[in-house]
Amino acid sequence: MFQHALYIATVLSVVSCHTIFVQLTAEGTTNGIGVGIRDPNYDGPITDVTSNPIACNGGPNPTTASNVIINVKAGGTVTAVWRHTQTSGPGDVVDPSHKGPVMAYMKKVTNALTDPGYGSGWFKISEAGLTNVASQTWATQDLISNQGKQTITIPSCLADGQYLLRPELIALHGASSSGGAQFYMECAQINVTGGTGTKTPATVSLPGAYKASDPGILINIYKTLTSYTIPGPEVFTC
Ligand SMILES: *[C@@H]1O[C@H](CO)[C@@H](O)[C@H](O)[C@H]1NC(C)=O
Ligand SMILES: [Cu+2]
Repeated sequence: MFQHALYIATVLSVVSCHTIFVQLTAEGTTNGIGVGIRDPNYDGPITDVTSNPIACNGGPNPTTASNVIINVKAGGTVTAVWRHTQTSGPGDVVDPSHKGPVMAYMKKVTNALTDPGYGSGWFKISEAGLTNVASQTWATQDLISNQGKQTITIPSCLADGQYLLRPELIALHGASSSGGAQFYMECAQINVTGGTGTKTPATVSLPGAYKASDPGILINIYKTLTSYTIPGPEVFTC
């Protein structure tokens, strides 16, 4: 009986975690769940930073293609909406134990519907990590407070054209052992217009930009931290 209760408790704690980027708001329109986004059928993490699914998910969580490309204005903001599952409400973003950074990357592509995502061409456009050192508050906690809405500014100096937009959340609750950090990401298919095209971002590869031993990926978050090094490249700015 006791074992049975323990089993149920374990299952429940597994069920309550994980998260998915389910919706993108752009130009005042909140697109439907999974519209323009390659959403997986399962909300579990990617944990192997050297595997292709670190770019646009897939692998253990097969993704469903969308035939929609979402129009986005350079210099404008979009909102990525995170939920525990595709059907969760704003009060169920991700388990509060899932503390860590929240970021966004982009990659210029010829065809946003067919580009697999993994490989070179990625640049980071936003990041937040340990957002309040005094209270040890993480960007994921801010995201939960904001009902899962991640506001992302599309750089004004980008060239027009099709891109993949990759919001990402890293959960560090198990990150004190190698391979224990949980990476959550999905790729949205976007079409940028109104960009000046005056600056070309330096890019990195995914996989490639992260190492399992990076200080922001292999880390014990259960001791008081004085700082946190967000993984990946510097944020591209115009
Ligand atoms: C991107 O936007 C431009 C400007 O509105 C439009 O001409 C083009 O067809 C769009 N491309 C896609 C793939 O939606
Ligand atoms: Cu989880």
